[in-house]
Amino acid sequence: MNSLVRYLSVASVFLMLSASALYSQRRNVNYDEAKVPQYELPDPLVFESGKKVKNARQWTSKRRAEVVEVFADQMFGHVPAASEGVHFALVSEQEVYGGLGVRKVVRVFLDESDKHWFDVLIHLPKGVDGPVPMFVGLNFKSNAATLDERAGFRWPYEMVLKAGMGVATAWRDAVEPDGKDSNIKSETDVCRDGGVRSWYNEGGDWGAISAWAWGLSRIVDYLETDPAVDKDKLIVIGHSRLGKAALWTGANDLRFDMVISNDSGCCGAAISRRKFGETFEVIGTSFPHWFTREFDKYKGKEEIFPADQHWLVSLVAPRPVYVASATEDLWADPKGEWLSAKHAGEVYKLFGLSGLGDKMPGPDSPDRENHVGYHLRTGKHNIVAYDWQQYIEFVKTHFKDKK
Ligand code: GTR
Repeated sequence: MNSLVRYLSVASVFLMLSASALYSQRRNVNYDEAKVPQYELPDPLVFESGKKVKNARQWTSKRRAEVVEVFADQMFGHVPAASEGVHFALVSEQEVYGGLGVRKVVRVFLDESDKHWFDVLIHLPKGVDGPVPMFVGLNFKSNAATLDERAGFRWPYEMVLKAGMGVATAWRDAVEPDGKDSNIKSETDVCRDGGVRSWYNEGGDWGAISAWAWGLSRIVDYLETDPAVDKDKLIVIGHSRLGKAALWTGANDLRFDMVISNDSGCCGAAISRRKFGETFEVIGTSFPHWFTREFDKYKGKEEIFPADQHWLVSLVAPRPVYVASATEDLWADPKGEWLSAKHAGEVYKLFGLSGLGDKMPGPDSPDRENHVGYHLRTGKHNIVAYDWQQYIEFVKTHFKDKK
């Protein structure tokens, strides 16, 4: 008994210490524009050899891969190729929203066995001409939770179906649990032992963000077989940590034709060297499992990271990319998110495409006519109907004449 009491008091002191460490880390966070350090952004258009990238061909054939390697080696870890024997089964199918669309659940088996799988919840509009553009993204709580009315604003299926587009989503934790513990369960989706990193690890050092990217690519493996889906209009979308995953997925999987980052912040769209809001120190301490172990050495040293996040955004080029922020989401550094979207425009220019205007737009005034889109929504860290409306418009603009 005595030892139990001692154990409990040691454990509670430990918990208090780590909570207060986290609190003071958050307290020391800079939200003052005047305190943003002087910094110099690394140029994505310079080869490792030091030579300048002169045209789109050089970017596509060589420089792009160098940039992907920087993030794979130093931040997220490598995303392995598909496992062998991926196959699919239709679990259920029903008409929804008074015949506006079809809802189906497709089980993606991750190898030739029937042991490892996750379910994808798919909504497709009915009565439309030909295959449709698809949003593809992971969700935080479970597929069933996206249907919950209270959460409905995050996944406004009806609105997307009305726009003649579809949505495919899978639960993040069914692909890879978001924590050091496995065996996380939600009411409806069971996350079995471990996740894809433990099943297909092969000695690799990849973080959970890479595992989520891997899962998103397996969803595309299925979508490519579905005749209702336009394979040339696939959009990867994600909010917050899943926004970081969306950017990284788009960087790795060129089958995605557009990338949308909603409030992705640190290690997503935000410029790290600004050290505004969340920093490498905080993110690397709170969420070490998101990253490769190499990332540890950059804690507190954003300025020696070989890239900055505008490189990640520019990996989407020449495909359209959209970055969004929210006025009250200072933790994710709206200005830093806008800046990296703005600077990514340099790479789009190589392709003869335009990026963002010179001035950061004010609240609720989207800049979405060109190949790089951005908006600053009034409100908190979240993804809501307003955000989706902008994304739908962006899709309409860019996929209008796309074959
Ligand atoms: C926060 C984290 C952010 C962001 C967010 C989320 O706690 O610091 O980087 O990813 O979680 O995913 O909601």
